[in-house]
Amino acid sequence: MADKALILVDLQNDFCPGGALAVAGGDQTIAVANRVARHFDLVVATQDWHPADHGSFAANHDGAEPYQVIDLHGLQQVLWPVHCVQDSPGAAFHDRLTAPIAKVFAKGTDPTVDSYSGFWDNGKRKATGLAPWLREQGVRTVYVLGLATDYCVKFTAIDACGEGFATLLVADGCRAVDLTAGDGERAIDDMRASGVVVVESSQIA
Ligand code: VGL
Ligand code: ZN
Repeated sequence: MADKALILVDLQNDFCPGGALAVAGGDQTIAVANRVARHFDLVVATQDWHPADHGSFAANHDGAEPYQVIDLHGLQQVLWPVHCVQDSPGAAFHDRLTAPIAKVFAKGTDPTVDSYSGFWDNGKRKATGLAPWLREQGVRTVYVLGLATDYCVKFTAIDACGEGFATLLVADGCRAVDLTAGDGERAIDDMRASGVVVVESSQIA
């Protein structure tokens, strides 16, 4: 049994410099993850894991450009460059990530709906199984870090609160896409408003 768990969000090559959807400084989260993980008996990871025909890819919509917003089966969807395609090198975890991961939760596998949260798809129709799995391990508190602050980290942390876990965000272990300047800071405000406690990795004992 483990009272607390660390959730590593999407520490994948495509979100790091040189990747298909590179986040500035994304690779700087890896050392933080490795360091913080030493304080946990239980570490889990989410993995963005899209089929090539995924509806969040601009390339799969005639005439569309990345970062345009469309309606995808009833939900607002930012269109992204092709990224994290199942079994591609871009979908692999960063090779400096050494934290011992007990279980990986794949998300974004349904081509019809995106999944920013590690718990639910964006329509909250289908769960990944992360919440019941954590409960089975005895977890009541989760710490969250990873990529990207304004998308998958934000929705994973907010859903963790919604699932009843005490939730802490390790802020220096996250980086934002920042499509619009300030998105990362606004995401942190949104998380706080949902009950997430924001900490720095140096505060974790
Ligand atoms: C993410 C955009 C698209 C993320 C995943 O991990 O934050 N962002 N897919
Ligand atoms: Zn994605």
